[in-house]
Amino acid sequence: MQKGLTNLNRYLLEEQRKYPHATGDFTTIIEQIAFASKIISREVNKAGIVNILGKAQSVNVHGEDQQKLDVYSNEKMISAMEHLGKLCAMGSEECEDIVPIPDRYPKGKYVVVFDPLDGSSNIDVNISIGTIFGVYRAVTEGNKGTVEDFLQPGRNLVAAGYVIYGSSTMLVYSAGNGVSGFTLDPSVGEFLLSHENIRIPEKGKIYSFNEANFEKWTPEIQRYVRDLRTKSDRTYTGRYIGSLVADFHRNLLKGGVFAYPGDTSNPKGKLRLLYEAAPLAYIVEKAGGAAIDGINDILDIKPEGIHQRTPLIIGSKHEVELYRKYMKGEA
Ligand code: P6P
Repeated sequence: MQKGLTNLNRYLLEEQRKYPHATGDFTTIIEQIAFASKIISREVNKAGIVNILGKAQSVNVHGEDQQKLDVYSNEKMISAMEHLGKLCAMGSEECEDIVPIPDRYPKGKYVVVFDPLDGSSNIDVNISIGTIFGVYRAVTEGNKGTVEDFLQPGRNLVAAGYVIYGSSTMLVYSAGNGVSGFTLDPSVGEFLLSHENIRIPEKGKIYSFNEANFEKWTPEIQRYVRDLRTKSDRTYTGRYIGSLVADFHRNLLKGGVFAYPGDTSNPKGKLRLLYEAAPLAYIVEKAGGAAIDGINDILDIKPEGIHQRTPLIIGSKHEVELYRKYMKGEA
């Protein structure tokens, strides 16, 4: 497909035509997520000018200070989708409970999960941050979504993606047929196809761990990181931004492994299964990579709660599968 001249809407319609029974519901959802991300991008890019930096005097369900842009982004994602008539509920990392569709709007057969602005602690130091999203078909009867609709393994995702607000704003998504990236041209307000059929290198040369946690890791994790440095057939470099979407996006394009493992004080790690790990695991597998919690594929894990955390090791298949071997005592 022609790069630059293919905008997201055209791409979505041409993808939709490949599925004769497609209703277009899903296309509409992705278009609206793209719309919300343009609004968020505008605010992120002027955050330094307009006084929307700093804390919103509120905290999210995890007791983390909510930055004003967190709150703003969450509101934009919800308002962009709630009226569509395509969803029966939404789940947001910033909301304690599932977000119902107001009675005044028609309901649909999908649920969308999202982290509206991940890495928000980096907002006021101008480091790339991102929105992460996933789309599931509802599994419960009736048109009011229930928690059960969200407690699905990532294997059930029908689409997932992220938007990175960095040197440019890019939307990367997959609906199962490869992974494609669209770069926002702010002069026309369009996401233009820039990265068709993204494939992650089978082996990488980047590892992304927060090594300040080294002493809290289990001996197996410590040995894995040490061996990457000293016993590999290649020279690795460490790259860790502390913004999941930015670390993930770089490794997706260049190859490498990102890990936020559990540790002795927090076996489940920090990242959320539903809003962060599962959507990115869907993307990385569609791009030829892998994502595990150390032992299990992330996409095979059925959440027990909508804010469940999980260790996340994600990226090039070689480095992720090697990690799994270390955890199983096979390497
Ligand atoms: P740490 C940002 O706060 C975030 O949720 C992810 O975007 C990022 O990967 C991780 O936390 C960084 O955590 O403990 O290394 O600062």
